[in-house]
Amino acid sequence: MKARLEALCKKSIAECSYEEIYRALMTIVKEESKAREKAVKGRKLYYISAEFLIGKLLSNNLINLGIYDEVDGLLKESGKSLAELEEIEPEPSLGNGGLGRLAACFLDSLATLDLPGDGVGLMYHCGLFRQNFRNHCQNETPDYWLDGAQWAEDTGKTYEVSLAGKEYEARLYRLDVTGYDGRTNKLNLFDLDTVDEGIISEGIQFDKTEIDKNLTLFLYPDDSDDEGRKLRIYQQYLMVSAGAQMILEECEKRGCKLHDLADYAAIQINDTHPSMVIPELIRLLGEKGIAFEEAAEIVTKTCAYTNHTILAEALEKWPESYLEEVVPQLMPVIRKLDEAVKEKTDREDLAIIDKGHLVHMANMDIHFTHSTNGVAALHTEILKESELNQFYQLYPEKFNNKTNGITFRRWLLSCNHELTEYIESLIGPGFKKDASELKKLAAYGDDQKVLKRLMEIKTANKKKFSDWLFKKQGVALKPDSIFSIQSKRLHEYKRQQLNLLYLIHQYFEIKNGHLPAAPITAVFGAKAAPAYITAKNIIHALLTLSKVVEKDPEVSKWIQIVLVENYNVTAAEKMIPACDLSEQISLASKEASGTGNMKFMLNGAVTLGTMDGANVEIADCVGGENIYIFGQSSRQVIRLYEKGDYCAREWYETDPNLRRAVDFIDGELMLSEGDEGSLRSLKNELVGKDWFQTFPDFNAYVVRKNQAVTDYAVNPEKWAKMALLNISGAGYFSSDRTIAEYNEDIWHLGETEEVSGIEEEAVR
Ligand code: NBX
Repeated sequence: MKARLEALCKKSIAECSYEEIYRALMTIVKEESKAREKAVKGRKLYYISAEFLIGKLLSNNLINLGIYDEVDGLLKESGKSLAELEEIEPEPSLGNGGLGRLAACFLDSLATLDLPGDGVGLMYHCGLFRQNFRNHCQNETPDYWLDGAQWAEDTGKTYEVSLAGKEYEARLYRLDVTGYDGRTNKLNLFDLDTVDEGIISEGIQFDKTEIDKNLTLFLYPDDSDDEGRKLRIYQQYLMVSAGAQMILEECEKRGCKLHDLADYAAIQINDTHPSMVIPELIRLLGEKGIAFEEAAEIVTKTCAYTNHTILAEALEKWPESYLEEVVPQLMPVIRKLDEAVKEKTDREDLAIIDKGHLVHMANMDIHFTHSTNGVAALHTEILKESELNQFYQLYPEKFNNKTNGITFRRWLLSCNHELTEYIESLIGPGFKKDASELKKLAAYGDDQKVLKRLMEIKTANKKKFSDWLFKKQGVALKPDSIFSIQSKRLHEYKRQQLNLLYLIHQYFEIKNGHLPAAPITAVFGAKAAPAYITAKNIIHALLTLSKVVEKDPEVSKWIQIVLVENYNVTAAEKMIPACDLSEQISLASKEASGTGNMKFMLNGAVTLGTMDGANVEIADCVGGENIYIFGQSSRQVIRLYEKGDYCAREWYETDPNLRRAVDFIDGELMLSEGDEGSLRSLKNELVGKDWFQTFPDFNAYVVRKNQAVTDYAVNPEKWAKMALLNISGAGYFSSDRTIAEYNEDIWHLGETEEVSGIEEEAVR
């Protein structure tokens, strides 16, 4: 390795800059990954997704290729550090939240389990925006992550895509996805050569109509106006049309007669963003001479759909007229699909095109794929019982659950070396390939030496995170305080505002001499969609409160509030190992699954959460005594919505503690630091609506959280045991388990009998 590195750099490692070492290692990783490419046998998966939140690639690839320790040692010998090297790699900005990170975990698990499965998506030049805080507000700038050396390579291949009657060339870029001791698959990303970053001005503004220049600039461009909404359709169609052409081409190259497409390809539709792949494939099969009915059947057998939300407003519905304008070639197909449905049933809620001429993408997915899955047990039950009950009655056999998972390579082995090593010293290395072996840790639940060491590692990680944050934002934390962390997209249903109310409540308690059992460090990581005003108001309130607290010496002894700027995978990798208390406080029934919750438990944090999403299964795995559950059940929440008589103002008027906290939001102190309009509007939103029912859960949250803080302070042995049992109970949440289930129930990768006589050959 040393010789190889030095040959590439043409000098000794000690003499190289980090940039040179980075480039050389990138070359080595690419060569090693290439050696692990395999011919595709049988059915291959295409996971189509608008997002792949893959995180930095170097260290993870070194781990998966089994050369991390060697490289680490070599660098150390030459007075360099891999940790510093990691700093120069930009993080690919190809995703936004859980859905995108899930796609990245799935690619890792597919390759690790030696299953043929590629990702298909878009190459966004500036990805999601970069976030910084100014005047206690979120500010957005473009994230030029594509500057510098690239993992993705230009394949030289292009596909013609017709948008609004004009032809565009989608260029295919590919990057390697190498599994842990596994094969190399690919992530296929499409882009247009004509896209021009020069049209961006004033933060992240650009002309939304200049399609050839703007198409792949940003992930989720602002869709608060018609032009923005149309732009999303343009993006989605570029992805699915180029993707569908690539899939058909690969299959045909492998000898597939298109009648047998489903024996060669399985296509997973990640939420509704790629749903147009259904009519697009039918259209393309039609061009190749396959009649509509058969094409629809083939596509139904090939495709499967994953639902990630029950928020009605997040299920995409496009006006027929927009589709007619952007993708006129698809409308005849969509109309035929709609007619086929209407022949079967006249129920309006099953129609693809409704009476108001909206095209319901999820409805098309469910009718014309063979599988619809939710992402946690509770979520799937809610889909079956209420949100999608009409579909469940029609197609009970299509519905199934696949509880989400996370890759332990990135979320333990790579982000928490010390803990990984310690676990290995206790139970051997088997857990790295078989996560269920973590169960063996439970045997150490009463071993005081082990518990003590576990807490030492936690403290070390808190220090490391604190150092990192100090360098980045100039904020110093107290590692002996309890670190409570809520990191996820900013959304009202996730209820960062409930956490805000708790912190204000604590402010008053401290002022009145009721001190918490331990000092509390409340850390947040969250980006708000640029056009989502209430979400931005919540960020503003948190930043303002942070300042108010900081300025008060009495309170700041006990509470510190920190928002990590530009929360992304890299930040998560620092934050998660440092967490004591994992905040998973969404309104029950609203968080489809959550995956952060799994990452925190795996790193020895204890969950404070509602019975929502995968929290329910986490509680099952660790037992009720090792998790802090609070709040209304999903049944209660759903009933309250159905009754329609939830009145936030009543709660506000009858609960003095709650009222005190809410009034503080636009009280004198907050106004002395923050913006009146924003704070007032947040308060009005809460008192006047509180659509996600924070008030009914407020007291239970305060009580449960204080219990957790007290246990942490007063009973550290109990706390350490809880942490240990959370790690040992995390095995179920490995994405290897999730992917094995998808494969068993939906994809059956590599299992097809050979249909034609043509020899299997590697596509590439
Ligand atoms: O998908 C998330 C859910 O909220 C999580 O509960 C779940 O764990 C995760 C993976 O299954 N959904 C998500 O991240 N959605 C989006 O980011 C999204 C983006 C754009 C859009 C709708 C949803 N139009």
